[in-house]
Amino acid sequence: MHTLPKLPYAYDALEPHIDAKTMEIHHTKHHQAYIDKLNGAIKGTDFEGMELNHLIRNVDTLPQDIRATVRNNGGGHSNHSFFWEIMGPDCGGEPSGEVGDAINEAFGSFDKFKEIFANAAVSRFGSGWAWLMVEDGRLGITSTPNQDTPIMEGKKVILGLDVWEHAYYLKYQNRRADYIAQWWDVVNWEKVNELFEKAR
Ligand code: MN3
Repeated sequence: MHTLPKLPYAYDALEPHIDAKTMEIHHTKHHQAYIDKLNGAIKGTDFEGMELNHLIRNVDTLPQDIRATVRNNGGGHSNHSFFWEIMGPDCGGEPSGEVGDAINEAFGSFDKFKEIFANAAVSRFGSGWAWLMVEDGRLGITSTPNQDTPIMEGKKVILGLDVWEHAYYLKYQNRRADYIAQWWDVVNWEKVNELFEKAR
């Protein structure tokens, strides 16, 4: 049975960029709901004990009657568990380490990378995510609808941004671009670098 991971910091730790109320509802209500629906779908099946990302990498091979539920809610569980980890207090700034070099190499500069990533996030119609991913050892930016993730296509994610309205509406209302601009100040680049080194 899948369970809600503990948030690695307090609900108010990402203030003022992401407010405590949003973090609490996002974690205890939205993330929990994905987990409950995922558990409900796989209970008593062969997939009950399967590791989460293994399950969603193989989502297209699941029985038809649970496929969509696992895609949406297993994806939701994976995406949110990941999202909490790549943010933190006293973070932001410029990426250092190998991922910093790789970003400069792939996109020209950190500013250019931020511009392309933010554009992917702001232009995702409706609900979804923007991603920095590693494919065949190379960095790429993409966005996905709903709770889909590049993991479902066999890629590895090292940074992700939730652009569902529930992630920002209390503080930013319709201003998704403002939320994205503020979010850079909570990105945990040390964690992203660690993920990059593993993913390459
Ligand atoms: Mn969310």
